[in-house]
Amino acid sequence: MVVTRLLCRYLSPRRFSSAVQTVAFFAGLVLVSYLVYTTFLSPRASPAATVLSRIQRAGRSVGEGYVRVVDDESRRGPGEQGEGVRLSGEEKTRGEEDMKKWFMNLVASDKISLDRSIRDARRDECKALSYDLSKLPRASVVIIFTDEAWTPLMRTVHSVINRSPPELLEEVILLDDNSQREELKGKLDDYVKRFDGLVKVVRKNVRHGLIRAKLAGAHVATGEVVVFLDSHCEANHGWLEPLVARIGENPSAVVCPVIDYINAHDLQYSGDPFAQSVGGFTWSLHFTWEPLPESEKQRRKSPTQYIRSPTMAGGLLAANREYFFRVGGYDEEMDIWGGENLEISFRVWTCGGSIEFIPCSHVGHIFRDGHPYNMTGRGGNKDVHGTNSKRLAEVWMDDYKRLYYLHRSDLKTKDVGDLSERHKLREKLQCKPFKWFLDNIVPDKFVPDENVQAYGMLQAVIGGVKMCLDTLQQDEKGSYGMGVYYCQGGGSSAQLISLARDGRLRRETSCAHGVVRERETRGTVVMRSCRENGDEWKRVGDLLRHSDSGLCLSVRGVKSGEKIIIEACDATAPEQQWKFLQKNED
Ligand code: UD2
Ligand code: MN
Repeated sequence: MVVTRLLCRYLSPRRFSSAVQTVAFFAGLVLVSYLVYTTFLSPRASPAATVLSRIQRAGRSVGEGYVRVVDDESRRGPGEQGEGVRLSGEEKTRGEEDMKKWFMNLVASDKISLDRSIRDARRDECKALSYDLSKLPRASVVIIFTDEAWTPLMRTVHSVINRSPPELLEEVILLDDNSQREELKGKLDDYVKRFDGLVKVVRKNVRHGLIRAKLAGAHVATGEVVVFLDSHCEANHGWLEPLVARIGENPSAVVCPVIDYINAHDLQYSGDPFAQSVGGFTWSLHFTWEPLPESEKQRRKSPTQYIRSPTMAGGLLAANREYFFRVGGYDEEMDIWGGENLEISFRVWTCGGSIEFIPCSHVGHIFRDGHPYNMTGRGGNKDVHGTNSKRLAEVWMDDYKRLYYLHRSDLKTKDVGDLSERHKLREKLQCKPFKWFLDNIVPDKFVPDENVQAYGMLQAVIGGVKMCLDTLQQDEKGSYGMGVYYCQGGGSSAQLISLARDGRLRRETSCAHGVVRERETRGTVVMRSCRENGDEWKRVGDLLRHSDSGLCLSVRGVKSGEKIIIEACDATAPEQQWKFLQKNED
């Protein structure tokens, strides 16, 4: 302890000479008396260690061995100011090897200071805000990891300490989810000593998976607010204040910072001051980014105000700790990775809280193309995302779970463990139906079989052979030509299509466009994101007519596995007679 050491120095007779030191001695005496009083005599006695660390944390110094590093535009060196690191020769080769094993370039990361400077990613309106720190709740930051690489992990810790006001940072909890690497044991314990108790390492000696690991971290946390971070993040300037301020204002708001992009190849930090996305989801229960809805544009009075988001990405969030547990924490039976982010989103919204993105809070995250750890769950489960998602669909989605099973019919009969505790929680909190969530929180979400003109497999029969419109397993994120394939009796999700109320012929996110070259009477059908509107189609008897061109959907000359066409309408042509069939009809 700095203070004790100083006192010892002044108490030694050899040094007890000058007047200045005498003054210092008495000052020390007063301090010691204060500590003794607050520790042992005061009615609200707090442990001496707490008093000491409060004094230390209030200043720049965190512990004996660590001084907070303040960003400085003159800092130069690899990766400073958030720049990427360029490697050459043998280092470049080793960096590329890292990408295969770690899905991030550790040669680059190891070259960058743990205290590297990054540019302020906030917009000016955010920088101009000021906070009364004494009125804001304090936060425990929980960083979970399992066998993660050293420098990205420690850079996460350093960035949190460097860029959080000491007044607001209760503690940093490093939740080690049963890592096996030696350096994450002894070396880590030694390293964190410099933070003088501010950083705590908590170890689990059985693998918890990230969901139970987050729960375990929140259970040991003592701050009024709990913040979760992945182990490869960098907190940006002023990241913490707006998060805790919003929770202070509304304890049932579960808030997320803007997630800035750190490139896994060269560690370049790209902040986006004007980021305005919100979170969405697919019926296969994956997270998506969506543009800011019109309703939010209308509601928000200032660009610094929170954004209501239907869902969150999962890794970076803050909540009032008490509320977090009251609203059900996480589902303890979810294993390893995946699903918990949509689960907490659906749950918080339907049980009376909100998910909000805080545009003035920025945290960078290294986005990786894979996981450097074993993804196998309990009992050899190789599909943790699937089984976790089934748990959330069963508990929170009511009958809409049918849309998940369209994608995962294999999971319908799969045992995913006991759900009774989660059902009880939903009952106890009197949460609203999933339909309420759809109607009020994601009104733009397309429900393929509700409020549509028609839905099912779109079938034409040629020469006795049934052909169905089919995505042909193409990636539906980009644009792709729509094809036909032999009809799959069981109702393969690749063959399901809706004719929506608005006349668009569509899948969950992609809409059919007719593409016809000028003066031609034949064209193709291209599926593109429904965000770019999408053409109108009309049913005329059994014909499907593309309004813009006046041409009709047809399989003339098209074989199974080939792309569909549009051609001049002919009500008598068997190639143009289409029927929407429900899954089990034949
Ligand atoms: C995203 C989230 C992540 C989580 C996940 C879905 C962001 C930025 N990240 O995945 O937090 O919500 O979606 O579940 O939104 N870990 C453990 N034990 C395990 C597995 C992982 O502690 O068994 C740690 C891991 O070391 C890392 C964190 O959990 O620190 C998140 O894992 P990730 O970075 O592989 O997840 P990510 O970013 O792909
Ligand atoms: Mn991550």
